[in-house]
Amino acid sequence: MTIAPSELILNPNGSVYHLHLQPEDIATTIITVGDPDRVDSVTKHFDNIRFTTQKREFKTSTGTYKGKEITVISTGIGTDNIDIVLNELDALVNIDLQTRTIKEKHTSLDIIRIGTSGAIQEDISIDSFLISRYAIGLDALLYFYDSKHVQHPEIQEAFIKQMDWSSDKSAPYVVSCDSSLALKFTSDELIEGFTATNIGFYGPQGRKLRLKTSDAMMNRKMGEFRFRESGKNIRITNLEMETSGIYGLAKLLGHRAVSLNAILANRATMKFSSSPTQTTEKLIAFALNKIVQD
Ligand code: R1P
Repeated sequence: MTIAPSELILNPNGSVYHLHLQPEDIATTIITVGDPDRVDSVTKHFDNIRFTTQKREFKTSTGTYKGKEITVISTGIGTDNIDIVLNELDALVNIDLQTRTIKEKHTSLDIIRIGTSGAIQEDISIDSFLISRYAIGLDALLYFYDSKHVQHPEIQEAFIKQMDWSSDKSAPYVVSCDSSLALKFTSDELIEGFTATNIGFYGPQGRKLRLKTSDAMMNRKMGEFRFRESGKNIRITNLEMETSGIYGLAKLLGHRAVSLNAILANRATMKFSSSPTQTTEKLIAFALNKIVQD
């Protein structure tokens, strides 16, 4: 079955619509960052860069780090952008763009998010690093896909109940990292966490400037949420805006994904890092070295 031009839009040069990439432009190991300027912060460590392009907030560079080919792409902010990035990256490897048909042989990508985030637990230090084992999406993206089989309904139900989650908001979905890829990043330097992904930076993350939020206790209740798993209580550790979409879509499309977070703020103690750039740079160096380790 061929995919119609309105569904898989290609540019006149044959590149995918938003990312402006051709299949040969990317590697199978992909680092995603939010900020387009962070792409260069990653690739400055590379041995060489063979390709760079930018369209809107999507800047892409491909090169090698210690001999391994890696693509770095900025996603901008939010899971709406993640929908575009993950689908178009997948199309580059799993759809024949000439015949507009799905390839028989599936190619799996390794997707590593290097992002920034705010902790909601007092004991998680600013400038620490966190790997998201689970993500809870409060953004609804995954509900637009046939996705129940990659969700963790038991955690979702406990969350709705304990949070007294209003049905005016979208239903949460819980997804997990790829545990085999996560193993690569095992380190004393990494806190294992449960990340909440939301659709905004202010109200949806409980920030009050001039507007009142609908639930003033949201972050506190989220911090107190517990789910019993294998005899242990798991808790939500941090807030950001992409991880649930990356985990959900990567699972559905057959790719491996992990999300690494530089904790720049602590929302419980209301403090912000005094060295956000250095902390993010340290996480980049950490991630690159783990990626090339056997
Ligand atoms: C908000 O300032 C942005 O920062 C975090 C959030 O997820 C959101 O994208 O991540 P990045 O620094 O990777 O963009």
